Amino acid sequence: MKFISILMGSKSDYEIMKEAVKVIEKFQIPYELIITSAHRTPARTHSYVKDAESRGAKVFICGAGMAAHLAGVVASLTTRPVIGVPMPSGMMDGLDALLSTVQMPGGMPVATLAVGKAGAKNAAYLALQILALNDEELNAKLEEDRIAQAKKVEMDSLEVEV
Ligand code: RP5
Repeated sequence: MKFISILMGSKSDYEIMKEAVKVIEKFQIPYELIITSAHRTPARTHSYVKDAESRGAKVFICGAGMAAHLAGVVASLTTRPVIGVPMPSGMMDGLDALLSTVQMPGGMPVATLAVGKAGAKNAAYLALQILALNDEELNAKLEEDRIAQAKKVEMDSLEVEV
């Protein structure tokens, strides 16, 4: 079972989307990753979403830039949660993709995160938190991760505080 499906519109998105991959691999959750475009490969996108669902996909993460329709198209094809990550490309360096990803018509949600690497990282965390609703072991790992994040802030502070 591949619980998380990561889609990106272009290979050029991978530099950003690998931030999501790193988090999911750290938590050892099975995932899939595919390059497929809402515009360049619409049929591949449609059939992939349906096939991924049958392989066990519980959450979809979609990274796209410019017109950034991928997350919206995926949301139209599934009732699984869809998380959108706008890429920092295009005329407005990602603001265009952010607005495109976030402005879905009512009844067709895309959980839209920040533009770029922080958005990709948080997309993975949000997907894991969704899975953890039914997985106590994963939830415990996420709680440990929060403690580790807090400790890191304290350690970082020790290095600079006066
Ligand atoms: C989008 O267009 C992709 O998600 C990418 O962010 C952007 C540019 O794609 P390339 O021209 O680099 O392939 O569909």
